[in-house]
Amino acid sequence: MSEHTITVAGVAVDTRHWIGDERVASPQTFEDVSPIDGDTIGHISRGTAMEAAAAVAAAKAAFPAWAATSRAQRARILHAIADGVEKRIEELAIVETTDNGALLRSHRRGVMPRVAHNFRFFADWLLQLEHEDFETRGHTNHVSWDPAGPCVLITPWNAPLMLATWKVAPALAAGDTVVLKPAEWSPLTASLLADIAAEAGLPAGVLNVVQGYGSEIGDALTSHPDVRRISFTGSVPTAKRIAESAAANLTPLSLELGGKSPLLVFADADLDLAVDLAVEQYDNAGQVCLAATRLLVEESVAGEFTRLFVEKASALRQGDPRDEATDIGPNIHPRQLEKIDGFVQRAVAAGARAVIGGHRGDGQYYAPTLLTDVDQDAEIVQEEVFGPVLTLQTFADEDEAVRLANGTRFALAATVATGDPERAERVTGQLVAGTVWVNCFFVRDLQAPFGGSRQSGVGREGGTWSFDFYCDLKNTVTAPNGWNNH
Ligand code: TXE
Repeated sequence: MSEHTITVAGVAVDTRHWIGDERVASPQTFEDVSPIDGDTIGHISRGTAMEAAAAVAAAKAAFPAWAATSRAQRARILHAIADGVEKRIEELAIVETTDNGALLRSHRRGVMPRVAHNFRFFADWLLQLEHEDFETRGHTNHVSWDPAGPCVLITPWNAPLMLATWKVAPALAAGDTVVLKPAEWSPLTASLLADIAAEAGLPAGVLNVVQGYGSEIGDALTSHPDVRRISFTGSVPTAKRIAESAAANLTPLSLELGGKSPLLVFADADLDLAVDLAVEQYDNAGQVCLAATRLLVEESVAGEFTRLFVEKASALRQGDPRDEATDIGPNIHPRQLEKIDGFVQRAVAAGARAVIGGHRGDGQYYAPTLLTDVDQDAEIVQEEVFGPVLTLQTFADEDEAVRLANGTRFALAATVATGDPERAERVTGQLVAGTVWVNCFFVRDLQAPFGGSRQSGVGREGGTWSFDFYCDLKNTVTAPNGWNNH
């Protein structure tokens, strides 16, 4: 085992970059700390412009051969990566939990199987991707999805491998090569993915992984002239910096950003279900971009809703995310905890009332919090907290509900709880959001378009939309008998 390998809960993880077909160490490292106990997990290679350039060069060199690889062969390799993920579900799950503090039981049973599915889905979608040829005055139009080139994929820490593979899988399927930069707060599973991909027979340079602080390695990646696509999931301010940097080459961007999504609860809803949907928003300690953190409840049922909510939320068990019985784990980092508490304390100082929570727990935990008595223009209603903090506002009628729901600069998702199908249709028709759920939450089929409007993002990924983004779409017009009789 190399001096650069660390053992995380019994699993060997290489702390270096993966560039071309070799592990590359940087002279400097950064510390990776577990949110569970604040212990140092290891020291990870801290990339700079030099490693960024080397990774893009490797991706560029590998591109022609990978782009020319048949769809069937690309699909076979993606399935082999999925097999590798499935074989290592336990290892990936415990490493991810140690690194980002999200629940082991979710990683084991939900997230990591979905990671494998991400590869299988895009492999299969690739094989049936086609546009019917059509004719124009006897000429045939043929639309093709040509591989675009090296892609830079920058991902966050709240669901590290899940969000990385939402991007890596379609990019590889499309015939593109990849430089993946995971978040510095959760760098480990991306390194394991590099191992799995190599074992699955992915050619050298097709997937590269670089580690480091976004502020140090980010610009060199996003302003690189050889990069053909940038896909980013993270915060709005970072997205704006990336957009500026990408503007140098007009590199196409896909941005999946924050949210302040509403859950609209109408008086005709199944209240038990509505409360379950609301309590579910504490999942992953509230660190979910899609989370419906604004509960909008019809006045006539607000009292009963709150009573039931408090009952159910109080039963949630907060603790060690490795424990099967735990419902809410720690937040990712002391800085994130500070940020969450800052939002809550400012809200309370401005007149909000904490029905539950409103304070830190032990260590890196934040008590699940529900704030009432908040105005629509309050910071706590307008800004993404990214912690277990929900607000509750009431509305008198449908118009007011829709106005409140649409009244932020975000538009990622919305959830509507109602027993009236006609109301559901009217209301969903008026909501501005990339995804709207009716009487359910978090159901995502990979063939659906996914993304946000307004400052929640730019573009959509998923199914054919992913291939539209990761490919250069080309229309080839052929004259009858190959002869242009224009
Ligand atoms: O995100 P950043 P942070 C929101 C959430 C959270 C806040 C801050 O509200 O509280 O963002 O989180 C890389 N060039 N979301 O600071 O900075 C960085 O290294 C290129 C919502 O962690 O956006 C990491 O890999 N890359 C979100 C990634 O960007 C740069 C999930 C995300 O980090 C860079 C995460 C640069 N100049 C946070 N600077 C969601 N939509 O799910 C940083 N990075």
